[in-house]
Amino acid sequence: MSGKVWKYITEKLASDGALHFTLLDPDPLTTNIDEVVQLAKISERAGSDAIMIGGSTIFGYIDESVKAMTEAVDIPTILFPGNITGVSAEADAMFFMSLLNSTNQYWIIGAQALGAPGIKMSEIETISMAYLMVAPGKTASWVGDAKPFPRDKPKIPLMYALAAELIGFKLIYLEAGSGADGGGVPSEMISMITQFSNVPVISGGGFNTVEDVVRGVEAGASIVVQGTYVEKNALADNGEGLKKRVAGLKAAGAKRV
Ligand code: 1GP
Repeated sequence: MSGKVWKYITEKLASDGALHFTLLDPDPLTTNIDEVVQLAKISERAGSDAIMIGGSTIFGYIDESVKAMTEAVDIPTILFPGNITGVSAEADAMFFMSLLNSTNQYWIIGAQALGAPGIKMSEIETISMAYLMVAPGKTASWVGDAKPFPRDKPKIPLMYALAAELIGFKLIYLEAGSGADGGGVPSEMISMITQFSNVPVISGGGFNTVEDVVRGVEAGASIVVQGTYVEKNALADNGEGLKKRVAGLKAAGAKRV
């Protein structure tokens, strides 16, 4: 499948102004396949535009859960691999990412090189994405040997984002780390990058409330990702809270169309 998910993303961005992605981590230590499948279905019903699948710490093989989620929903499933262990041919696409502000070349190009032959042979659609770590960065920052950007210094990630654009990445991901406090990546950081770069910004890490999500879009993010909020609440309230967050995001996005 070549380019289908990227086409979906760009066309939906043009019509809606902003997209909501749900991040699910099929980690058998904390969840099971039935639960992640259920969460994927609830997220689709709540209006989320895609399911991202991944995590920084991988316990076990992910093929079975990726396959089950992909079969369960009509929205795209997109791998968000934390390492070569997060690769599967069972998703609709994968973010082919480089952690540009890592201090360790393994996370910039080493893992990518190790994964590339199998990924190329599997013919899964890849979407190149510059992964930029913002403080606190949490587990992803620790695992990825990152030097996370200070939250009050937007010019530093701006330089990285412009370099990412010139290299040719299709997306720029501003990541504060799963479960981060602070309501997501600071608005000044998102707006400074989106003011100077045309590459769509996707942002996650601590966006929990309706206000957080709306603020991310108003600052200029094209895609806001929610993981922890969905994992903690969507089963209990059958996606009602998520529905409100997606509605807030879409209302903010509509103002940009
Ligand atoms: C983590 O950005 C994602 O990689 C999502 O973060 O779990 O805090 O929503 P949350």
